[in-house]
Amino acid sequence: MKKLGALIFDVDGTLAETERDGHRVAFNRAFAAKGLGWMWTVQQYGKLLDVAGGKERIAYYADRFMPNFRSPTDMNTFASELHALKQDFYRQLVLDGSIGLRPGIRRLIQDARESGVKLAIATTSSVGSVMTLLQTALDMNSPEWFDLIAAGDIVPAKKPAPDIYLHVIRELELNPETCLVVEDSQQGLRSATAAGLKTVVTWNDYTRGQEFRSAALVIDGLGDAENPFQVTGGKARDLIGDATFFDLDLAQRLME
Ligand code: XBP
Ligand code: MG
Repeated sequence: MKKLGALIFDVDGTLAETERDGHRVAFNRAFAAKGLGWMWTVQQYGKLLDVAGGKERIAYYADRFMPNFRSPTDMNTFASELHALKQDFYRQLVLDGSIGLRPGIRRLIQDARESGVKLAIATTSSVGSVMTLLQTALDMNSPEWFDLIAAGDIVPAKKPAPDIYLHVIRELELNPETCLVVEDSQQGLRSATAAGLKTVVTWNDYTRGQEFRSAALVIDGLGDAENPFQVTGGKARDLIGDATFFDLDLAQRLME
């Protein structure tokens, strides 16, 4: 059995439920500030999440759903400027305390630190958003707890391409067989799987029911002693034993 060497976390939907009440609201505020008359509903945003990355999502939406929209500049510049505005609104929402960590995240990260398990982030989101979330919801010093924060445009191809996970493995010189990824979505799972990494999926309202066949374990959240997780799938679910929540012992067992 390989010893668990690193936990690699996705951010949006995994560390925190950032999408519905964070990114989505921030996009809508940016649209309003620019007088665009666009508005992404909770349901519609769920479908738009198939497009990874905020800039890419804006460009896709304009192209697909706003046929009469004429961008004042070229689409890349327009999307980048609108996205920068959206980031300001997003960071403000996080700073206001609107977004908390998902249950069990703080515990798992603390346990990993105490056990010498490396920590890394692999996200499609931009680095500024991630830093603000970590500093506000986890700990002001928490960015330093991670050996690497790989975010946003650091790689050319976003999830579901494997690039961001391959980048983490390469930069930290990790043996992929000793790493475990925590993801919330099919896109993220595809990305990690394509990079050769074992993955635990902690699904949420936006990703519930997606296809997670390549996951080692599929659960509704990390859970904790008082709030047991619900196991809904995973190739390694037989290894759970009597665990009722996800911790480092279970992570280690998944390395078999
Ligand atoms: C989720 C995403 C991101 C966010 C928006 O990424 O698709 O695009 O919705 O973030 P992950 P930005 O789950 O990999 O963290 O606006 O900063 O791109
Ligand atoms: Mg995610």
